[in-house]
Amino acid sequence: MALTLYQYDISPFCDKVRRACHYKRLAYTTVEVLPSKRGAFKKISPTGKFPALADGGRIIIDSTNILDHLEQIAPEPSLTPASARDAALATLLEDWADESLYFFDLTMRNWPQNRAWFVADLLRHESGLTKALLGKIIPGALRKIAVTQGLGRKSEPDVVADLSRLYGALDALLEGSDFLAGPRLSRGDLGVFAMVFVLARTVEGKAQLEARPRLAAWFGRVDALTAQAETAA
Ligand SMILES: N[C@@H](CCC(=O)N[C@@H](CS)C(=O)NCC(=O)O)C(=O)O
Repeated sequence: MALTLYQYDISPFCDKVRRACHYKRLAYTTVEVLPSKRGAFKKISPTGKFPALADGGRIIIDSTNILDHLEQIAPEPSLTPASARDAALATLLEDWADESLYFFDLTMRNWPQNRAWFVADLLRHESGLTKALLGKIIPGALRKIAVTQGLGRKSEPDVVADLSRLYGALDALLEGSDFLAGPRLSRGDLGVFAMVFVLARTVEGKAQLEARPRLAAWFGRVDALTAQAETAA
């Protein structure tokens, strides 16, 4: 079994998949997709989105479908809680992180005080002229997506207040529990972690996490269980 992950290194969805592989001790190789060359990968991901995972002749797109696949090929340790109620919560949390929390990252990382590192990181693998061109285009393109989605129409303080409410809810889920859905690490934790991780690279997301010691402790716990250096060969 040879797993190849087609990825953007900085994408939280790709991070979710990498961490699931580390947790399950699955070896994989990565192919970095350059933003300027993503057309060349149309056959791998017809939606144009990454991660995509190749397993032998099979290609799976979308991080949630990829986690389903990893659960099948490496059932232990499981990322699906044993109780049906906890499993349902894990499913909902993973989807909420992918489809809602992600847009806090997309919106906030494009704020002027956060933009420099993000654009530099995204274009790290690009060469000179392309890097300069894309560096000019990307902030506007991201802004368009954030405005269409809705968060991009709110003021910065209102977005931070929304994030604060949500982090408060996550913190409350950790009352009496080390993990968000059930007694062990689940894909709900992984999905949420991947977004909290990239949000912590914004000034405001970092402050919101640090203001909640219980949430910050959960963050460290999930990181320790899923980081490459700790778990993979
Ligand atoms: N639902 C997808 C979302 C993947 C996604 O949006 N990936 C972004 C990178 S963070 C992407 O490929 N964007 C390129 C595009 O939208 O064209 C998943 O869970 O894998």
